[in-house]
Amino acid sequence: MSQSIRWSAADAFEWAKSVYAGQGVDVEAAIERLASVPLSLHCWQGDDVLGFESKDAKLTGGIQATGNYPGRARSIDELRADMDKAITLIPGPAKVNLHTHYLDAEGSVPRDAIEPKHFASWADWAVDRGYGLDFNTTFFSHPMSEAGSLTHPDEGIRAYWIEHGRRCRRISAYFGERTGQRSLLNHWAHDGAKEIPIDTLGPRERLRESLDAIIKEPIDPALMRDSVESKLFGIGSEAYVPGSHEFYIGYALSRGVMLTLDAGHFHPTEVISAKLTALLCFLPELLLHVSRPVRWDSDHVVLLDDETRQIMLEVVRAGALDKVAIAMDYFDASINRVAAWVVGARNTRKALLAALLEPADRLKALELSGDGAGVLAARQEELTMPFGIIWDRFCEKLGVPPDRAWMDDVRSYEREFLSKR
Ligand code: RNT
Ligand code: ZN
Repeated sequence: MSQSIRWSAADAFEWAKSVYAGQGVDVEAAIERLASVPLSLHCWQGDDVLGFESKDAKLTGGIQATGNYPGRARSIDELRADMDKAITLIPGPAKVNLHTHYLDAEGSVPRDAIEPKHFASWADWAVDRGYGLDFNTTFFSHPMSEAGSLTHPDEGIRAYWIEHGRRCRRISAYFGERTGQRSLLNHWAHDGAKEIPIDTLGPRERLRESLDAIIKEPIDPALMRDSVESKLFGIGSEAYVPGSHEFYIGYALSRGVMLTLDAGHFHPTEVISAKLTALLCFLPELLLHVSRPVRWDSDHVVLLDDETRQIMLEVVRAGALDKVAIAMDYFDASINRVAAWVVGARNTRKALLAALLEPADRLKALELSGDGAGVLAARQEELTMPFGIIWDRFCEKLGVPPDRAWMDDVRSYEREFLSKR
């Protein structure tokens, strides 16, 4: 009869730690580093990107939240409660990422009239909970941008959206002030065309001009920073998007703003992990929208898949964790939305932990010595290292349930709250 071995979680952790130490990896240092990296959680997963601007809001701009699983957050209070719930199940410091149509205001406020006061209750909430706040200009889901926003040929329409952008920067700076953490303001404009236009230059020149007008006012970079997000295509803009990757690389480099890379915004076989170090040779800072495209920019829940892992490996191997801000961007309306947040955010953090647990210096030395087989073997064997034990320990250290222990919590939250909506 074989002897039964009884291991406590602490024993298992000590053993796992020694396995990593054997590879030259300091597990405690990795855990500490991971605990210092904020992850920006997108508010729009909770309500299918509809916001609170009007009761009959519709999502436009060539993006789609598919599914109609019950329990969508219908009010600011519900959305905050759902995010609070999700954040208790995601280890590590959280930022909350807002769009302008999540404002808290009596009556309707035109997008070119938004002010910090319309977001004061969000700031109060974030300060109370210790969350940082990120922000986004919101050009989509609005009657004035059906035929484009910053690139629109009509000067009046462009002026409306430029004013919107200027105000967003002040609100973002207000978030920075209130939370004591720098707020990142992401700019994504859905402008584009279904057919290849005759004039592809004009809209790009107008986009450059509009953005220049938006970022003109100097604001303390310790409070807020601008970042610009490119896209290959959207629904209804299949043939042409003025704000392409090439456009925004040029814009970010020449204007000194950040560049946002969304994992779903490129050709299906093109990956953002392959772009990071090339861009980091020239750009001081990047913003990631971690997402999962399935055949198109479908914004599925993030998996612990090869690309998510590769993104984090590239960031860590390059020693660029301080230069790359990590935000989530997906919206799945077909499953419990709180679970969708938690699964995707935990996977993002897990991928980062896996990267921090790689003996990168040792592998770099092997590679340099020409030992390609050694690198290959080590990389493959990394996959079956006792990674889960370290992850569970990280969760427990941060007061968050480990794997297999949080889903029941979401189920009871669903029974108690979501199912009654
Ligand atoms: C759209 C962009 C953008 C949005 C959010 C809602 O393709 O990815 O970032 O998803 O801002
Ligand atoms: Zn995005």
